[in-house]
Amino acid sequence: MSGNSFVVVANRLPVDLDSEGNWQPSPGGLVTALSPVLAEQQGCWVGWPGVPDQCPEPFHTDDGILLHPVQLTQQDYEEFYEGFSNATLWPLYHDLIVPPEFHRTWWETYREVNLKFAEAVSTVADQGATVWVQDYQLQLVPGILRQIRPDLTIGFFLHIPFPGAELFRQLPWREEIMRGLLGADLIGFHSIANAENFLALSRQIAGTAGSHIGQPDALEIAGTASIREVTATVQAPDGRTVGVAAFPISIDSRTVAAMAKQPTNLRELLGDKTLILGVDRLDYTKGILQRLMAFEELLASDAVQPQDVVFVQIATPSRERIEHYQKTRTEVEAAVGRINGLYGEVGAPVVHYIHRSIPKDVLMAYYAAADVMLVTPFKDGMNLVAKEYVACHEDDGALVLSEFAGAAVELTDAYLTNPYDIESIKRQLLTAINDVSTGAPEARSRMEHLHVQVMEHDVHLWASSFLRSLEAKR
Ligand code: ADQ
Repeated sequence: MSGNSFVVVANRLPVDLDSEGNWQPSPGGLVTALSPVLAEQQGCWVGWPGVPDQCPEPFHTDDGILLHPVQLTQQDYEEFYEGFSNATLWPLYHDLIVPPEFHRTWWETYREVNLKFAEAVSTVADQGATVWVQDYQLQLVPGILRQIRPDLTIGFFLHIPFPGAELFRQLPWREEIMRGLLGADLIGFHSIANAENFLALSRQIAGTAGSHIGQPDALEIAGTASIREVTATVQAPDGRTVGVAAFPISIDSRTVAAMAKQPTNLRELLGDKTLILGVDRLDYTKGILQRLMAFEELLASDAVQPQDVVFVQIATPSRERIEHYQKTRTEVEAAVGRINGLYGEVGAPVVHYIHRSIPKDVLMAYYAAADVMLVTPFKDGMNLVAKEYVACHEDDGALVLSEFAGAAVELTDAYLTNPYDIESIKRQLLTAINDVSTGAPEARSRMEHLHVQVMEHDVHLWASSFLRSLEAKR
């Protein structure tokens, strides 16, 4: 196959095969961000179709994106996807919210699957093409591609946090991962803090005796990282210079804002109450239980009255066979039941809980209707939900946002909270409820600032900044 001068490779395709063989949108922030970029570039997307042991023929989407499926076996699914990606790397990179598991068999499969993805890219990419590798599941792909296709220009973007050096160094395969990443021409992170973690780690590894990376070509750092600029470089083992920079990801702000203007009857359905909303993949990093507990304590202390508020929590199913995800779901569902049992009335629950994927236009209607958005992750690379909510509100509503979400770096006018401190969530939630229900000018001014920030810094800016910096490395 040829005609592919721009190729994105990600673990998942933007659509998943369901059990009846139909394509459905696949969940998560990476797909939300990259779909408009690929459509704009008419590029090729290499990825897994979401079910093991199936490999449909490549095809074009209605948006003109060429989808090139990669087949994963059941063993790949269990050891590469559920195992090394989501039970080793995910918790390690999210600061050990749960303990990561280290298994040599999972690592072997991670290597094999990265090779599989790299080979698929190699078959579709034109001579001299630009390849953009996405996320923690594919950290070895840049290094493999560098060896088998030295003609390519290779970018890598990490969608989750990059941990501090002390945490990363726990990983038994830390050198291989570093070498894999350094196969890229440009490595992008969401924040300066993440880029600095990577640079600090590079410095440490470069100085380690016996390190393949450090000898004989020591890694060298020049400059400092700053938003949307390649100002730091690392010297890879083969002597190439690799750019390291921060590119805060965003959303298709205009499209989201336009969708939010569609008429909806949600307010009539939910009654004349302050509507509090949470929207997340059901993941232990997102702090869903903690926000429910904060809400429960506000009800228990009479700080808010059950007849005045309603909380809608949309929790998309995610990684459902992994133990810590099952535990989180059980705890969240127990809390929803307990709160409704204590404070709900027949026909008037205080918490509505939706555990399924919903169409984008319905999701936007929820954002538009919500008075207070609660986004309380313990750790999050960026968090697009916070930006989607802000795009839907020009000057009304309030965003309560964890200071440990990457989005907090830009969205400083949110009601910032520490999710580890339940009193902090309660305080900020109550302030936000009071501000929006009394029409406080401060709430209005906060939202105006947030809205401008998100409208002016959209996903197209993110992609074009990254790709411009990557092209400069040619
Ligand atoms: P995620 O952890 O998936 O993304 P997030 O950035 O919030 O988190 O993106 C979630 C996306 O899924 C949003 O676009 C949201 O609209 C959508 N979504 C959630 N629930 C849904 C539902 N029930 N139905 C339909 N759509 C739903 C990872 C990182 C983040 C980073 C992104 C992008 O963990 O930190 O922001 O990648 O880089």
